[in-house]
Amino acid sequence: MKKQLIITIVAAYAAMAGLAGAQAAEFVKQEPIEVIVQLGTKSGELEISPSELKLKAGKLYRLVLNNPSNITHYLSVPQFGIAVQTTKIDVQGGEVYRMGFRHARPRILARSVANSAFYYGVKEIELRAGGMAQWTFTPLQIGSYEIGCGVPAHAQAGMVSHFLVI
Ligand SMILES: [Cu+2]
Repeated sequence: MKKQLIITIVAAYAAMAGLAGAQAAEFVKQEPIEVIVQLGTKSGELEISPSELKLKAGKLYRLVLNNPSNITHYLSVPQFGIAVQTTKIDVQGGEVYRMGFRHARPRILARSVANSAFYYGVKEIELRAGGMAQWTFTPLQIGSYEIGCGVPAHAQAGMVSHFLVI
């Protein structure tokens, strides 16, 4: 009887693993929807454009981030970063930070380029002057997420955006 239960549990796990594999394949099959997000402007305005972005849960997106200003900005996404499944991040001129478990300070996830892997808990993407990044992810959790520049004074000056996952 006990043995049968174990076999049943193993079968259930196998079925779940198969399902997860099928879902992953679905993500790969989708063509990412590209959205351009700009941090700062050439003339130095402290803003994130667009100031509101609607995203559909379950769709694959690629945010094309750029910073045309001459100072460093950060796309800070502590809540949003754990509400999505990240499949790829490429950064040119910056670094990616993730939430450090049991650490208040973020840890560096990767220098320059991080790709072809699963990342959980992206916290911040640094974009130095003229920097660019591509962040590919699937929103999983419906909600409204405030996105801001990681420089507190910049966020207070209006460098914020809202991402709505519907
Ligand atoms: Cu900034």
